[in-house]
Amino acid sequence: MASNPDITLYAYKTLTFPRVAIALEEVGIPYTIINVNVEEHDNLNPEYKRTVSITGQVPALIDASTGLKLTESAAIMFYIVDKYGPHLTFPAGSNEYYELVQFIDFVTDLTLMVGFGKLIYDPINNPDYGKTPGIEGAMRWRVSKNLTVLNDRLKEQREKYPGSEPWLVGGKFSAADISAYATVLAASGLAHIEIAELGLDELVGWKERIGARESAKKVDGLQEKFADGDGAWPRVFKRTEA
Ligand SMILES: N[C@@H](CCC(=O)N[C@@H](CS)C(=O)NCC(=O)O)C(=O)O
Repeated sequence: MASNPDITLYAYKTLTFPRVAIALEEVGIPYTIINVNVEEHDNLNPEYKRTVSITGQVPALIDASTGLKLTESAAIMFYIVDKYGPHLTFPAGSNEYYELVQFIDFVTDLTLMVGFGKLIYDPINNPDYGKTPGIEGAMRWRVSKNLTVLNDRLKEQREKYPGSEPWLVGGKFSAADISAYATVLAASGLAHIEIAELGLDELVGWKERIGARESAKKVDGLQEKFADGDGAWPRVFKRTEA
């Protein structure tokens, strides 16, 4: 391990939370969570932007042991695995390394589209709820197509690495799988797209395999701690009126 980590994760129960939290759990390093309640706009507190996140968004990470302040879930995940969990990535410069970058980039596009599902289907975010069939159709087409790409990749990897269950890159569970899992997990709740109904059987099996890992089960259980009340993570950046 490169150094003694001293990590604080600023987060909320959003689509991207599992991406960074599962990476932290998989590498097995201690970390502290601060609840930045975006529903109550804690992230708009100017101190949050000044001291934690350059974009004013969640998730964000500070590693006091290296002085790094980082935002954007894919960048945070890269940092965690590069620095503390090399078994979840591939040697820089190898073909597998660039394939990993390819899938993380691809999943970013998919995440954006899945996120559109929230804008379309959530009446709180969309006053025109139910009146946007064109956008809805485009979102559904694009999300379904990209989920199919992941399914096809897993089928291809099953042939390339016979005798073991398939992963997205290099025949092993890696950051590419963690990244994609967070988004595939959200496809049902946010975009109302069920991978089983699309017949994406490889993706269904892959999702179940990741969901059964201790890291994923633990992170699933952490989500409720973002609620207010007993057991909640601390909220140190409550919104202040300008
Ligand atoms: N591309 C960013 C997306 C981050 C993002 O959109 N965060 C949302 C919550 S899911 C947020 O902080 N929204 C509040 C805002 O933008 O003010 C990532 O992957 O971390």
